[in-house]
Amino acid sequence: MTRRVKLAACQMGPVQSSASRPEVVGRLIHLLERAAKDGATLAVFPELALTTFFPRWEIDNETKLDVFYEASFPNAETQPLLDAARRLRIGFAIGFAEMVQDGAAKQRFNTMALVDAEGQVAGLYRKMHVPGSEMPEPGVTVHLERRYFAPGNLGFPVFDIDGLRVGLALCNDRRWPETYRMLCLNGAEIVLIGYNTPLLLDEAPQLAHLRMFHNHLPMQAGAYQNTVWVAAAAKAGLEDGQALIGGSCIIAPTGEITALATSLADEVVTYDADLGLIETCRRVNFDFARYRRPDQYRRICE
Ligand code: CDV
Repeated sequence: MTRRVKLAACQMGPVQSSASRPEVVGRLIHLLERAAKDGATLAVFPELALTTFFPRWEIDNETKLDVFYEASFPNAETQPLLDAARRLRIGFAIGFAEMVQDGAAKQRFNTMALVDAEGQVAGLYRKMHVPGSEMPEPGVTVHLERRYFAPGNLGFPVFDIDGLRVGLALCNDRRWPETYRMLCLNGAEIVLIGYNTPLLLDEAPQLAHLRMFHNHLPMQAGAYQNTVWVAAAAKAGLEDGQALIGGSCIIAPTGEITALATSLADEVVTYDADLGLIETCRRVNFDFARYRRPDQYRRICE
């Protein structure tokens, strides 16, 4: 019997710093309703979907910084989104800044939660590849994720939800082959990715015309080389003065983009994904169990 799932990539236009959480959650619910109306049962939202992409700023005041973080997920402000998932019978992944109180200390992570169609949190992923720096650097676009987030400490978990094996990744993770390889060795059939990617980088203006190519290239290669479905959602448009790329998409295990957002605003794209394609692509080229040689790779690398 063919196993299928209708996937939705829920792109968001900018989330300005002036937007309140209830306002943003309202937008997310609307996107989820559009996805469900189109028949989707699994959706992905962007990285840091609840706030502006605050690592573009140097923030010294801890009280001002804490405003961007969730001390628990869900909480009173985000619970309506999980209630909507249950009402609409649709699972989703969403990125947010997570704060964990560890005694007197605060641990901070760039996190994605996976919620099932019952509106229950199935698990968390914490971004492994945290880019940028702790302090602004001359000639480089300010990107202070390493000031505000510790690298993830949960590995690359894969969750069983609603009969699917789902892995998660956040923004810069999508550029690294390890992300897809680890998730797929852990059994992922679908990888859900959220991202915030500036259109222009001060350090490499000559690469500006390749921003979208370098967005899709690693995700298409990751999907193809690991025989997995990928759904990726951008936060796009002019957010607090910084232009973010869009290009949210759904990619098949063949490496083909099967659905693509065309705007820089709130937009939902969906695709009816045939999970049988994973096995087909594996038979054609990537029968891991038969052809991979991890014992030999190790000997060569060490
Ligand atoms: N949020 C990100 O991880 N952004 C990175 C870059 C631009 C620092 C990215 O790979 O898109």
